[in-house]
This record gives sequence, C-alpha cells and structure tokens, in this order.
Amino acid sequence: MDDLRNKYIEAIAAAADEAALEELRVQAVGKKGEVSLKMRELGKMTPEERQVAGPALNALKNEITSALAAKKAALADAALDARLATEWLDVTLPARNRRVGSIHPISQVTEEVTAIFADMGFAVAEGPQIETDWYNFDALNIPGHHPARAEMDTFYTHRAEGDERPPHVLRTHTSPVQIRSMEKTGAPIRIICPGRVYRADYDQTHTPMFHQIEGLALGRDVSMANLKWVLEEFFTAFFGTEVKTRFRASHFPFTEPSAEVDIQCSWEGGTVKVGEGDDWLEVLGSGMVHPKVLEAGGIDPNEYQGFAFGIGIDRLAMLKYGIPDLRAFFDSDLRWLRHYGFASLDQPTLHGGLSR
Ligand code: 2NL
Repeated sequence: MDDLRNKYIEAIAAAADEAALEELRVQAVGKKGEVSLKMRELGKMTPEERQVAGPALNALKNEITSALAAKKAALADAALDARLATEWLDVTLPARNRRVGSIHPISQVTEEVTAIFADMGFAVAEGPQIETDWYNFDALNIPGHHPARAEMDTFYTHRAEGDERPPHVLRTHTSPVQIRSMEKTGAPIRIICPGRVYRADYDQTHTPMFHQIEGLALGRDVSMANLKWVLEEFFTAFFGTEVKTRFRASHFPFTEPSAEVDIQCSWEGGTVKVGEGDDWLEVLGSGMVHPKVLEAGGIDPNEYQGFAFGIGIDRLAMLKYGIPDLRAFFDSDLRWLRHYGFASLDQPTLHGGLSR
C-alpha cells in the first residue's frame, strides 16, 4: 500500500496539467482504478484483515483525492499568475491624445443667427438642395425668359437623351424652401431657411457653393416697418453692439417694394469694423413678398402679406470674426479650422452670450 501511495503522490506532484491529473484520478480512484480494485478485494479477506486494510484503503483514497484537488488548485493558481504576468497594464502611462474637432465658423454663425431669430418667434425650415426649376424660379416670379435666370449662373442637372422635361437645378437661393413651407403650413408663418446654395461663379469673393439664410414673415398686417425692426434687432444682437442700418430702394422679382440693407461700418487700416464709423456695407436684400409669389405658395394675397429677406452667412462670418479670405472656408485646412473654429461645447444661446 505504501508503494501505491508513493507512486500516486509523486505522479500527482509531477503532473503538468489538468488533463494529466484527470488521467491519474481515473487510474487511482476511478471505478476501475487501482485503489478501487483493492477495495473490492476487502470482501475476500477475513474480518481481522479487513479491520486493518479497510480504514487504511479509505485513508489512502482520501489522501489521493485531496492531493489531486490541491494540485488542481496549484495548477490553476500558476496559470493565473502566468496570465497576469503577460496581460499586465500600466495604468500610470499618459493617455493617448484625443483629437478634438471644432465647429466651422459657418456652423457657428448659422447657430447664432438661428438663436436670434428663434427668440423673435421664427422657426427653422429646411428643404432639398436639388430643386425643380418651378420651385427655384417660376414660383419666385422669375419666368423662363427673365434675365435673372441667366444672371444666376445656375448649375443644371443632366437629362437623358430624348427626355424633354426641364432639368433640375442646384438651388440658387433657399427661397424654394419658403415656397414649400407656404404650401405646407399656409399663413400666418414665421420661418428662417438656412442652407447651402449654388451658383457657377468663382473668384476672390465668390465660391460655387455658399450659405444663405432667408427669412419669411406673413400675417394679415405684417409690414415693411416690422421688417425694419426685425433686421435692426437682428444686427444689434448678432454684432453685440448697436448697428445703424440704411434701407435703399432696390429691385428683386420676388418682392415689391424691395430694399437693400446696408450696415454702418468703418474702414481703418484695411479692416472693416461693424457698428462704428460713417461708411456703409451692403449685407442683405429684402422686401414685401410679391403677390404672385404668395399665389405660387397657395396663399391669398388679398388676405395675407409680409416680408422676406436673404443674407449671406459666409460674409456675415467673415465680418464678425475677421476672416479675410472666403475661399479658405472650404479648403478643409486643419490649421485654419483650428484657428477659426469654435469649441463644440460652447454653442451660442441668447442668455449665455452668442460667442467668445
Ligand atoms: C439677396 C436677395 C432676397 C428674398 C431674398 C424671398 C423669398 C420668398 C419670397 C420673397 Cl419665398 N422673397 N427672398 C427676398 C429679397 C431678397 O435676397 O441679395 N440676398 C443676399
């Protein structure tokens, strides 16, 4: 019995893994294991022999079973130690740089303008950038022969050979959004429509894609006086200082009467400052919505009237934040974006101040 004991205790101590341990368990104390076979022989013994051999065999079985369990635990500990040794992590290392993006000045200014007009009860409306020529031109009182169509440098989409339908256009202004809104909700209405617009023009002061915000307010007695107040309120809030405005008679096919709006500025050392000096800067077109345009939007011009205006966001951003070159807006130059961009958690609100 001592031989049996030594043989298994040594083998268990030397076992390399759990599979070897299992094999030893089967060999020693399994159903047909050596210890189990010996126990079966107890029946052939005399009672005296059995009284000695029985407890000894039981003790041996227990010893082997606990040796197996102890070795199994030791192997598991060793395996865990080995894993911990290879999978360690130095949590004191400095973290990787996180690349923080920034808000483009055009997005920033769009949010600022939206916040100011929202405060005056204007909702935001959006629409497609690819339009039918009806929404972009006809509905705005710009018929096919009208010189404004040619002047607009419109981008036309392609039609298949033999398809005689007029091609779609890239919208040249966001006015079609306002026509769609009139159709959808009728009057009264107060909306602004920010978005991308397209004209085939590229030089120092023009890019083929640029940004516009148009505004529309219709009611039973909305007047030019309301337009003037809204715009003055807007410029003062946007530039954070009292800004004088000058309304000059003008002409647009979609408004009657029409006015171009200049804001007070100074030119010193080649830079313009808004809200001081006695020069004027043209920034906006506006007027009372033409009756034909109201009709195109499904609104009865004998019941409703109101004003509309259009303003370039890109130029507004350049003016407010002293950005000299328009074309750099769309170069995606990271150094430019970091320099002129805004923190993403610093969005404009009227109560929190519109910008840094
Ligand atoms: C400009 C001229 C303007 C409008 C846009 C408009 C829209 C509808 C009806 C009537 Cl649906 N008018 N928009 C009106 C006047 C001027 O923009 O030179 N913007 C920079």
